[in-house]
Amino acid sequence: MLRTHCQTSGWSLAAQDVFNNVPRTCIEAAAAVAGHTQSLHTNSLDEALGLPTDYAARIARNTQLHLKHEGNMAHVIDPFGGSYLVEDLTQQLVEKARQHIAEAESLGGMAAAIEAGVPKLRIEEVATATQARIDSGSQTIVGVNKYQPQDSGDAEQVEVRRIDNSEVRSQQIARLKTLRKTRNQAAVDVALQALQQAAAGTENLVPFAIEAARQRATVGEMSDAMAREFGRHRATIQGVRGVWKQHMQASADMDLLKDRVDEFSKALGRAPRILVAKLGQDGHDRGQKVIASAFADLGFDVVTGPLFQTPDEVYDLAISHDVDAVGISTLAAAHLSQVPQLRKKLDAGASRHIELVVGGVIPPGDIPILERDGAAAVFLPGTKSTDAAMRLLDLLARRRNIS
Ligand code: B12
Repeated sequence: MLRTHCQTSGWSLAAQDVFNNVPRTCIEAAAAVAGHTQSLHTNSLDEALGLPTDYAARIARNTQLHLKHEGNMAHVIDPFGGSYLVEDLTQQLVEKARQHIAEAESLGGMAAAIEAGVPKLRIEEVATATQARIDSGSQTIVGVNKYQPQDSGDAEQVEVRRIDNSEVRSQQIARLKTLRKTRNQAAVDVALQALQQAAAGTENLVPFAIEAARQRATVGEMSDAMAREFGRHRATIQGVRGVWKQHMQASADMDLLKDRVDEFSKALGRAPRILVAKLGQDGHDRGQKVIASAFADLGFDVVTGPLFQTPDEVYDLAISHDVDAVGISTLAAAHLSQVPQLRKKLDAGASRHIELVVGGVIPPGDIPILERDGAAAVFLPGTKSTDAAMRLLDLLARRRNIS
């Protein structure tokens, strides 16, 4: 029997007016239960602020208890059985999925499609279009782009789970050292060698990986063993251009931004140039990509950095492209250590001031710390790209006396 697990969306949960996240999750969970899921994960109301607190996780768990015990939703197996609407929506989903599968097959299969960067590009296109609809208000997010609370300090009202990542890092390094000292290194080497040999052939790699794990090889060592045969995938960055603008509605903000970018270009002889970069082990690149797409469509000259860079690498990229600003997109809670490092490097090295701004999942309580350590502006989830562009132009213009 095909069993299904469902998780409610993390993307749909906002950093602003966070108690709206409870009904959002409840509606999504009810859809999953009505759709007959056998296993369910409900997200916490603090999803866009950090890892869940116990308080938020309890509400997420209780949402399931409500559906089961008070809504009695688990009593009926298939409440929408026979619904024409649901059948039609399912059919539309099947057709869209088939189009994507056909595209991948026409490129020579999924591995070849990934190599060509196509699945990633399709994801970025829809994410950019969605961002434009949110930016222009044609897609409503309650409490974010419409019906905002009077008091905008709402995010501060909930407790945010805080993790000292330098402490976690040193603990992990210590654990790794102990592991390496106490395991049978000869057995680890044999298992890794066998994994590498299997990767050179056509054998199923899973039993070899399990054996390596039993000998206490790390995930990094197993990956390296396979990478020696396969090499590593390097994603090519293909900017999505024109999609954001196509989905934006004409507005006074758009006109003003166009004038301001033109003004800047006239004064400097070129468009304002920004590097939108990712630091550290944070693999979340959607915010980076949508911001890069929106800024490019607004007339900025945008450089999009690769994933997993060190502050030194971001600095080198910024200098080699002679950018006016670096925008760091950070979602994995390493902002307090990495952003100040980059600011120091920029201050020590660049012959002129390079503006540094930061966006992503940042607990509001960390904003003053980031600002103290050199971030000129901080943009939380839910930021309108037009607002971010306006703010950045303010910062750049201030330094150059451009109106
Ligand atoms: C989608 C998502 C994923 C996707 C990422 C896909 C991808 N290619 O990006 C997947 C499923 C792969 C994923 C994986 C993981 N995730 Co995740 N993920 C999310 C989620 C739900 C949404 C992020 C997103 O795409 N938002 C949409 C974009 C458009 O918004 P955004 O990035 O915030 O950008 C906006 C603003 O922040 C701002 N902005 C952002 N950057 C910049 C830059 C500039 C220059 C400017 C001006 C503005 C700006 O403007 C943008 C437009 O408004 C968040 C929760 C959340 N709601 O934020 C968790 C979240 C970020 N993930 C989290 C975690 C823990 C993980 C995992 C570690 C889980 C795991 N144990 O494996 C892995 C890590 C993978 C890795 N290597 O990093 C945590 C991080 C916790 C923390 N910070 O303390 C979060 C916060 C969820 C949570 N509460 O637990 N994730």
